Amino acid sequence: MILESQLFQPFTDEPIAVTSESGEWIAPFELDLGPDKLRRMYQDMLLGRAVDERMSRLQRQGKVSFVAPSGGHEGAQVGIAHALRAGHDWLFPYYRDVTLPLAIGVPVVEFVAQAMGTAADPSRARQMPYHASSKELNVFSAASPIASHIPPAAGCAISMKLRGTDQVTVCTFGDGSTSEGDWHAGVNFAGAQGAPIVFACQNNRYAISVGFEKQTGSDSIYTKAHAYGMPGYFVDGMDPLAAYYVMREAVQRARDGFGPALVELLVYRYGGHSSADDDSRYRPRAEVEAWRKRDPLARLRRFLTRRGLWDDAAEKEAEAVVRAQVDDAIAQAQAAGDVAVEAMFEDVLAEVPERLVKQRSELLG
Ligand SMILES: Cc1ncc(C[n+]2csc(CCOP(=O)(O)OP(=O)(O)O)c2C)c(N)n1
Repeated sequence: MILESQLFQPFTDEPIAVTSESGEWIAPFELDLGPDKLRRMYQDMLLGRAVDERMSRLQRQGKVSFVAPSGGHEGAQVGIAHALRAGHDWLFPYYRDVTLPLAIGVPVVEFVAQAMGTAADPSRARQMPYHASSKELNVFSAASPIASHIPPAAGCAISMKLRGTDQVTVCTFGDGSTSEGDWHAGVNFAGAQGAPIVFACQNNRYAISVGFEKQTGSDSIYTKAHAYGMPGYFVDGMDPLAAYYVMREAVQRARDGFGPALVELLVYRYGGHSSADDDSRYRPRAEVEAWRKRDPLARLRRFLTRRGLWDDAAEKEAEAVVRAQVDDAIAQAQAAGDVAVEAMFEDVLAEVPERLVKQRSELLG
């Protein structure tokens, strides 16, 4: 099946890039994004990085109990975010998604309050930090057991197909998740049903300390798409515009009824796996530094600068805006105070059983 709008071949040996490291446009088609959209993507990445860095600092200060550093994933995530219709399509994210939920419109205060576990957290501190969600924006709550969200995401997409809506489901995860049984069950079912879903793997080549070579006998993730009857795209995830264009195409073909796709975005996480990890025990510093040189923010900034859409003054201004946004969100999240302890008895059961009613009154004295 060939789509009229098809720009990319699936199953390429080399990762797809549309800009060079120095920010030149290298795709064999015309850029069709306006200045506002291009600048927005860059600003979204600045915000994602700033939020992530501040949450790591708050973790060190004991104000956040856990973080899953996201630095290095921003290009892939901003591409995914801009490819879907925010608030219309469904998103099943994973814990390393920071730029992604923010870029589709999850308010900064909600993300920050979720990480801090204050009363401004819509999930009322019931989730691990870095598990953002938004009912209003169709963002499911991220799941800690890796790949456990793949079958529900496939089910969501099948449901949209049966209902005849044009909503697409996008589901993100890391390379390690693809070794789980749930991953294969969910991707297989989506393939068999022709479900409108895009599986987006942010492959940072590590699952905590387990390197990619120990994770799978394949030399890639995207090739697994063959077995499930869907196209597999291999993308340079440090190239934000490549992530965007490939995701846009995969989302469009799902929306047009051509079924699922698997997109592998090659990225790198600059930080440890989480705030409970010392990555210097398993990753050479030279490797981390080499990837930092391929930074997705710097790449998009060079692209914008070449086109006369960005300069030092714009950078300074954007940084100030982002800093104020994050400061404000943290202040608001803190001001909301702690979640009331009795909240643990609310929202889960339609009819609260007698024993819980009793426990609640015992607790509240
Ligand atoms: C079912 C299950 N097994 C093990 C874990 C512990 N665990 C948490 S994150 C993780 C690594 C996941 O790696 P990957 O999917 O590549 O994503 P990344 O964290 O690298 O972004 C593991 C093994 C878990 N959360 N769930």
